[in-house]
Amino acid sequence: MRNKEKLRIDSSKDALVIVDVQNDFCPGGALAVPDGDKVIPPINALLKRASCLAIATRDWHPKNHCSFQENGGPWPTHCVAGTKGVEFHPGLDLGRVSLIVSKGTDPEKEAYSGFEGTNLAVLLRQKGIKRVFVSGLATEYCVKATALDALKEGLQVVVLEDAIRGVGLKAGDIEKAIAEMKAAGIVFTSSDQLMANS
Ligand code: VGL
Ligand code: ZN
Repeated sequence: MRNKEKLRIDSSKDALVIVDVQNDFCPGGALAVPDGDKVIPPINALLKRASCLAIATRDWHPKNHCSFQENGGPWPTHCVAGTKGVEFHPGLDLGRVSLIVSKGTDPEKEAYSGFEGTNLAVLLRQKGIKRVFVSGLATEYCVKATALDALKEGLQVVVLEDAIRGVGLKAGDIEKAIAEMKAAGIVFTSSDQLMANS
């Protein structure tokens, strides 16, 4: 069975990647993902019981970023450096997060993937990481882009289906993104299926 696999976490080779769990993507934020904050309890629970490397990405835009509607882009202004909205959600347990990767910092470039314009691939390689567990926001944008790029980097990729939420601008968008990821070879499982013993 490809789905709902029980997987044993190997702290020497596995990393948890937490994508964009920031105020602006949670209820009340500038680009709120429905139930975006619901990813926090499973992520925190995993952080607590697993000792693998934990990395958080964050959308970190300058005020003049090209993705903003006021600059001709598709999105409301969000995750502007220095604002409350760009901060990680206060409920996220950052104590176990040892690396923070900022993306989308170039005003001229959109960067949905945590690998785009960052040193994330190099970091993971240096640390001997072979597999990533991907969680966070939003399923059909930054989670998908990050997961697919991880695959391109030669990593095994497991998306934690209970620890992601999508925007769902159009009906079917989220399901389509999940199908695309599965077709590419990404495994989906629930965070409680991960066994942490090392
Ligand atoms: C994202 C839209 C714009 C995301 C970031 O984190 O999924 N979505 N910027
Ligand atoms: Zn953005």
